Amino acid sequence: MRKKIVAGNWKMNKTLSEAQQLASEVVNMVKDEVNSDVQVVLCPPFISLYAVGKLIESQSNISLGAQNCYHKASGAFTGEVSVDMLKSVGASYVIIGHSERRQYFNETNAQLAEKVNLLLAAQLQPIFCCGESLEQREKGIHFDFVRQQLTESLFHLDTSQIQKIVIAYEPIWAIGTGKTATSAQAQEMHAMLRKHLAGKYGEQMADNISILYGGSANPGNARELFACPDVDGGLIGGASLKSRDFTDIIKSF
Ligand code: 3PY
Repeated sequence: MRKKIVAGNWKMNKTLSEAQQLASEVVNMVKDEVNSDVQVVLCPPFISLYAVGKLIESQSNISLGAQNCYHKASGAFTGEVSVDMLKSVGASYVIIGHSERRQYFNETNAQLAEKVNLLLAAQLQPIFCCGESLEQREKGIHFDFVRQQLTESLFHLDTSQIQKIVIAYEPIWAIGTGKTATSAQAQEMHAMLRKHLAGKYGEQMADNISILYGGSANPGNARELFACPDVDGGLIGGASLKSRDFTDIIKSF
C-alpha cells in the first residue's frame, strides 16, 4: 500500500510570523477535520523551517519538508543550505528539481542525482519533481522527456533506495498559470511513470512508490485528481498558502 501525501510548497512566501500563523491554522484544522491516513507535509522557506517544525511536532500526520538543498555535502558555497542542516532543524522531506529551480537556477538532472544521494544517505525523503513544458507536450515528446528526467536522476539507485523516493509530476504549463492538467492527462502520465519504474525495478516496487500531482491543484479539482488510480496525492502551490483551501484539498481523498 503506497502512502497518500499532500505537500504544501509555500515557495518564497511568508515571513517568519506569517509562516507560524499559517502552520498553526493548518495544525488545528487537520487535528479537527482530517481523519484519513493522508501524510501532510509543510514546506516553508528555509528561515521558517525550525519554527514550523516546533509547531507541528505533536501532529504525527504532519511532517516538515524543505523546498531545496545544495548538491554538495558542505564547504565554501556561500548562501547554500546542506542536507545535514535541513535534517538538524527537523525536516524529513525535501522537494528537489522543482521546475522553477530547473528553469531559474539551471538545475540539471546530474545535480539532482547528487542531491538524491545526499538525501538518502541522511535518511531524508526526496520529493522528486518532473514535468514537461507546453512546447514539449505539443511536439508529443512529453513522455520521453519525463522518462529521461527519472532515468538520469534516479535510475542509479538500487531497489532499497528507490522505495524512499516520492515523485511529483508537475507539468510546467500548469504551474502558477491556473491551468491544471485534466485528470485524464495526469493519470496517463502517472501510469506511464509507474510503468517506467516497473521496467527498471519491477512491478511490485513501482506499485509502492507514491506519485503526486502538482500544478495549480486546488479544492475544486483535487477530488477528481486524487480519484485517479495512479495519483497518490498532491504537491500544492498557491492553494497551500490558505489554511482553509489546503485543508479542503487534504480532505479531498
Ligand atoms: C504549483 O502548484 O504551482 C506548484 O508549483 C506546486 O509545487
